[in-house]
Amino acid sequence: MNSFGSRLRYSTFGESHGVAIGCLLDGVPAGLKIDEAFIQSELDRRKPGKSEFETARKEDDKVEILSGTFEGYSTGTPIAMLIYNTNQKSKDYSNIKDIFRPGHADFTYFHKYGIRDYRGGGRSSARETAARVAAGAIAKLMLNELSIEVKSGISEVAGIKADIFDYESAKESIIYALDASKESAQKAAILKAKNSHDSVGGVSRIIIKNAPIGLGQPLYYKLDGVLADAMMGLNAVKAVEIGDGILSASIEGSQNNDEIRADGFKTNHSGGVLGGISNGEDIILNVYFKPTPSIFKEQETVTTTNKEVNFSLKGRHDPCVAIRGSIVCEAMAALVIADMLLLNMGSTMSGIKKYY
Ligand code: FMN
Repeated sequence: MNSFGSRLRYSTFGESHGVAIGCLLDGVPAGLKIDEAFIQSELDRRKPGKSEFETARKEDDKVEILSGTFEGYSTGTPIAMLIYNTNQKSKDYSNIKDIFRPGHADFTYFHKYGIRDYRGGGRSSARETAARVAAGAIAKLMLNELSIEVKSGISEVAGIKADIFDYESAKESIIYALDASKESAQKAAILKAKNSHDSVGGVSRIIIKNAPIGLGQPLYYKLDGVLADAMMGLNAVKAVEIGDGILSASIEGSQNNDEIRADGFKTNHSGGVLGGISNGEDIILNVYFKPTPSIFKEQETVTTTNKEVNFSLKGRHDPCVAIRGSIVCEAMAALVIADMLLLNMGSTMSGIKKYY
């Protein structure tokens, strides 16, 4: 299954070492100004090879819009976007042609489909996430028109946690660090892992500002449920928290409840969602990424014929996938919120009458 969303629905295609990747975004209302420079700038934030904290694979990730726009505006028809792969080095993968990388999707893809696209992991590679960022950029353009903002940053690397969440300083940081006072320790942890041929995990924190009350379609398309689905479906994500998340299970109701005053909620432990519906507060998520599975230390594994082997990987990999992953989380969050906005328009008879 390669599609996501309901009223705003996108599908992606392409493999890591194929000709191109891309997406088809359906449901964008006509008349949205399509700022191509903005879409490209979002892709540039995710693209690999920008620093020593990322994979050395250098991709321009230049996006081409093939359909769905006319004279700079959306036409209400499907928007197709294409990004060519230009920097594949399939030779890097020839030594793992028949070998399953521990922690990667090689093992399960092979056993499920019986075909092994060993070049960069094929469709299982996070190369596909560039297409999500292109679709998410269009969702962001929709949200901008309603003053809804989606921002992200890195709150944790290798267990080194941010104490403050400054989304403006995160924009200036090469690792999108939310807490400038923790940035150098977080960078050092990434480089230490990289230099010892290993990798580290991290946490991305997402904030959605100015979302109206009422987003989310209970019971089976709740806002928190769909956001969690969007994030968990992303490569290497192992947990998602909404608001205080895991902490909520170990505190008392009086500590967890957000008391309500005439001018709004006094606190925001809920992360802006109650009963699967946005409550007008900031929507907050923490997305937990595991360490990159492709590491260069010698490891034990088996071949496609189940022969036990020791191997050392070659190639180019992110030492901490949470960094670039954070930008993809933003895109996914924007797509979910835009979808929920469109769905919510049919929630009440009075709303429908207002439109017609
Ligand atoms: N895994 C690698 O082995 N090497 C990489 O360079 C790499 N880069 C990634 C970049 C991003 C932005 C993201 C989100 C993930 C990346 N991953 C990378 C993670 C793998 O794609 C992922 O762990 C793998 O497909 C197994 O899936 P799972 O971890 O979700 O179970």
